[in-house]
Amino acid sequence: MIDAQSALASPAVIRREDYQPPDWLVPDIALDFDLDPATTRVTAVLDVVRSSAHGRPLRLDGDGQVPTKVLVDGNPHNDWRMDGDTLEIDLPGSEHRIETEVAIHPDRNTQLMGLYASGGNLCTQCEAEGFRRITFFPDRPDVLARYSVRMTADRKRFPVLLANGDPIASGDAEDGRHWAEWRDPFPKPCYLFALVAGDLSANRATFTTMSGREVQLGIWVRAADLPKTEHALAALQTAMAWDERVYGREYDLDVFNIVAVDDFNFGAMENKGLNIFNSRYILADPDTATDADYDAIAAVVAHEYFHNWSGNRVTCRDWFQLSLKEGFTVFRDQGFSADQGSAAVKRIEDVRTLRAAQFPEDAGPLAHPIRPDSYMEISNFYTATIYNKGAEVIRMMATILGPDSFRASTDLYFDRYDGTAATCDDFVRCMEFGSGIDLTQFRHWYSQAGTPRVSAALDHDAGSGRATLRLAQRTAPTPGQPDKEPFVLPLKLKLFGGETGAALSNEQLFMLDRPTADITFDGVTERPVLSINRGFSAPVIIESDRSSADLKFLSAHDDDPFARYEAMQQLMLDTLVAAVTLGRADHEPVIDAVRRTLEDPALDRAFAAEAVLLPSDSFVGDQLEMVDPEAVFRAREALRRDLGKHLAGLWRSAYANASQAGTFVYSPAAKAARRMRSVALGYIAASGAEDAADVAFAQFEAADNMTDRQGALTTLVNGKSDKRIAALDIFYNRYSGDALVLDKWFQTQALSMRDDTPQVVADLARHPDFSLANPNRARSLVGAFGVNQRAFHMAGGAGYRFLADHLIALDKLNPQTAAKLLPPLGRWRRFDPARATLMKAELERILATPGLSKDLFEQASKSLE
Ligand code: 0A1
Ligand code: ZN
Repeated sequence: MIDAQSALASPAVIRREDYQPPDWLVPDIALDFDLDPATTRVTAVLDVVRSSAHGRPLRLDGDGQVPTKVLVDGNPHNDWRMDGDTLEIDLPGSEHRIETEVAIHPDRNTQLMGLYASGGNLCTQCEAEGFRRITFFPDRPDVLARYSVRMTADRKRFPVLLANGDPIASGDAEDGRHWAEWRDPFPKPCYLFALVAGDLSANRATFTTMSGREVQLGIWVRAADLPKTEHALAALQTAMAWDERVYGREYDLDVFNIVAVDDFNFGAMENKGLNIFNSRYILADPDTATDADYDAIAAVVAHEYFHNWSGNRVTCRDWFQLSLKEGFTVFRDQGFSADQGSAAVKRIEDVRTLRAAQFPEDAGPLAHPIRPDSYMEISNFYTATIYNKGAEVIRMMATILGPDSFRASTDLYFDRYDGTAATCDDFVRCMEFGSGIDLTQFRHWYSQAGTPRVSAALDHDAGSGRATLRLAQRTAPTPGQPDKEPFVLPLKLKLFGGETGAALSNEQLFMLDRPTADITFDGVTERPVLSINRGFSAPVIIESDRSSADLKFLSAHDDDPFARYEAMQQLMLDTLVAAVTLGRADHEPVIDAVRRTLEDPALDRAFAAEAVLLPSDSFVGDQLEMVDPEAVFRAREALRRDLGKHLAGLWRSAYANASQAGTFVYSPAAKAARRMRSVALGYIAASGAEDAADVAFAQFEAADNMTDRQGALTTLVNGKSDKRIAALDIFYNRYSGDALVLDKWFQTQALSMRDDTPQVVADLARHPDFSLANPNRARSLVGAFGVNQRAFHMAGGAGYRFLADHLIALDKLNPQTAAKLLPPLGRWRRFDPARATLMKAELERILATPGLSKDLFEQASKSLE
């Protein structure tokens, strides 16, 4: 609950070291919902069992309710008390049946946690602690129960009634109502509970599992959206087969349903047998979804499905273990996506996400280990660190173990912990048992925050033919962790001959587990060039003394595509950092390297399109002692302009070649062509070519798919031509009824590099289609603006004020979503004193707001520490 107190008294801190097993277990629960958007009555019958010989009362979590009825063993019971939100009952024996009744109000639930209304339907979100907003229960993931659910609702308004598990029975009730019963045979924590009541239609299919069982699949949406569910349904079937093949995991119920809702705080939720999705990760057709949307849909559908084993069958003991399910499941969905198209491009995208979202988190006031030690509000820990760095940690273990041992170890893990609530350490122990490898020191990845920096210097003595690579690691202090133990860093290395381009060594996996190490290579007869952290084998920052000539060389010759991309990125970064810090830079090496990449006929177009992109403004900013956003913007624009001008002919022909594709198909080759087309268009515009806006506008009008249309719109919205206004109007009118596409309309403008973006964004916040109540819409404007480094940090602090105003307003409706959007303000240490002062003042203003949620309190107070 939000109350006036929480801004005054700091919320309690929950600590990992305080974990105690539950006092009472609940093997079975029967729920009865009398559903209505205004008031829903929930009756819960819990079979409770004392877990050991203790004398403590039964404590059931709630959130803002008081029970309207309590029965113990069938008898009315008055001897209960509320301790804050917790219902406490003294019980004499070791086994009892407890019945409670509460009344809840879905249509007043703007937090979108618990049971809420979205687009006229009713749905639930219980992770992490939403179940207590539905009924009284021990709301912790290590209490696993078998659920029976009965729902009654108006048949007309809510013809479809879904819950976890398998449908058991259904029928008519009085007054135009009907009922349905569902039973889930698999014991689960309450965060995996779900129900949906609504006017929905299903796209149905079946999947036959590896042991020959037939599963009924359904994707439930508004009837009008059914044609947009084909891609998600196909992705689900592909993911189910992939998990059988790659991890030996078979689905376990007779039905698997997915429901899409428009109002959702995160991406999607893996409720047992009944996944609930943000509609942006389900709905797609060529006219409304980009290739990136299609890819994200497949990845999220797979992610939630994979949770059935990594999360549901084996769940988490407590919320400090969140990365046990999330890091592992992200790693699994990354593997799935890599297998669907270009694995190299997928790795590039994943590393880009890590650097954009996780590295800054690890370097800022909200840094935490992938297994945190404490929290005030667990919702604040659904972070890039838990998810994406967590996936990198699993990836490193997979690399160290090798594929066969890794698979044997995951088999062991699933087998040993099936039906239980496990810890990160249980997982690591299985990796050790399955492989015989000692991971004692590796465990620092679970306890220490911060991104390690590895310096690499290569010496070569031509006389003796010996090359020496000197490596050193250090990790800067993070909040609460002044000193770090050395990490275990699996670094893939290779040497190339700087003159001949020949491989001078095989790729080797070197474990850097001390502060420093020297590696020698003999028989090195020519000047060696170092390829290091190939495939991004460790999530670290490499600092090497490689010259631009060496980086240019690697960008053309390295046989690891990721390393090749990385060399180009480093060359670009070095050039941009020199431009910002020295005021000048030689653009020639970058131009030359990009030219070679474009001209190399052997290169996959999808890869080439990614390789020629400059690092983002904010990634360049992250390399600097103190970020000067305008200087970064100018340096990057200047390099873009030079690349555009000097390679004008190549961009034109890349554009023309990529445009030859006929009508829309979603295939790797067609995707690559569309990507190259947008990238080339961007460079044509950056060159200042007179006809750039015409080319973009023509593409915008002729496009038969959203990728080309939005690519053109983005180019126009970043440019000076008035055609952008026409394009924005056409886009708006064409899609005015489609919320997901309108999100793109808001987002594209919020991300614009134009001078007037802060003003445009302020105006858009007053647009009739803007609303903070819908999380997608709030993120598309307020969230996107916060990560637009140039616009957000424009001198004067208007951007900071804008963000703080909207966070304060959003906190009243939806604290979780507000708290997620705060981190850009917490980066004040990285900016000049004038900006830092303005940013801190906004954080202080947020903190001084009466009735602040603990979500926003935790984020803002930690950001000021
Ligand atoms: N477990 C989900 C993420 C998720 C977390 C919290 C939510 O509450 C609003 C919703 C979803 C996943 O990893 O997909
Ligand atoms: Zn997940």
